Amino acid sequence: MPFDEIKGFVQGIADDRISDAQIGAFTMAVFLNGMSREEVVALTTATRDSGHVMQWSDLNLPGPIVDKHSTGGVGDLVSLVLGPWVAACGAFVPMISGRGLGHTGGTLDKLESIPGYDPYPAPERFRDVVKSTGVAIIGQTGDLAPADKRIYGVRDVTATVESIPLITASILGKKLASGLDALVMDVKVGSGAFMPTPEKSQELAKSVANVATQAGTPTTALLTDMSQPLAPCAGNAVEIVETLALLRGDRPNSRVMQVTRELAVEMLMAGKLAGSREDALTQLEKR
Ligand code: IUR
Repeated sequence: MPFDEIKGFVQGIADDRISDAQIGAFTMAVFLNGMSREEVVALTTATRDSGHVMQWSDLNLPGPIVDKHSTGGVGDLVSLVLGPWVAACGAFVPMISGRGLGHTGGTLDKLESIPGYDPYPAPERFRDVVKSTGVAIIGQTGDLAPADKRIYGVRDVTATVESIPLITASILGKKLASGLDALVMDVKVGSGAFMPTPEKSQELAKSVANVATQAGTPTTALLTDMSQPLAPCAGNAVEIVETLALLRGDRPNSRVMQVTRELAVEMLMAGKLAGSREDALTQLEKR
């Protein structure tokens, strides 16, 4: 499919000119036949550009804009520790988080167990908090990659969710709309993972890293174990309590901290705040 046709089609989805039936025909065609790498890049950038794409350059932030995305897992509170940790090392982390998918809880579900937490602040407040503290975690607003919302809704009812090209463009269309300099992807492997086999997890990791990088956002991916819950507890409020203990430095050798540390290393290197793994580890241990 020519790239400008993909772009026009996705814009038509965002503008409501394309019907659900047409979206369904498209997603089934991709589900059955796959897409070339270049086509996935075109679908990703068109999805990203179907709504508002955040810009940070006017703030002249003294560090890179970086983020992490995970395919989700049980007891996966990584974002809550990782964001503040890499921000303390000089990165800026504008995290747009989701709710749980299937059996996993999402970062937003966990944060909402804090009374008074506002998942949908005004855009200016979000920018101010990122600028002043280095990290803010909020929910997805309607103007961020609106084409994906419609495409995902149709995939859900046409049994076309499990397609690596469609998953790649969906995840990245949303993530890249937050104007990142670099991204790290955590793809879970194991019995509690969203992807059904290690081979499929690896295929998704490679697809996301390559497509995002080709779309202009250098991205690396880690495969991490999800054959048992990551934190020693699972549940929204209890994971917030556990997060506070981890941020205080308790349990530095726990599984959840090992995964968080490895992702932090990747983020500092991808954001050019560290020149090597050793350099990154030294910076992280000082915080
Ligand atoms: N998360 C997304 O953002 N998109 C997808 O298609 C899946 C998970 I599956």
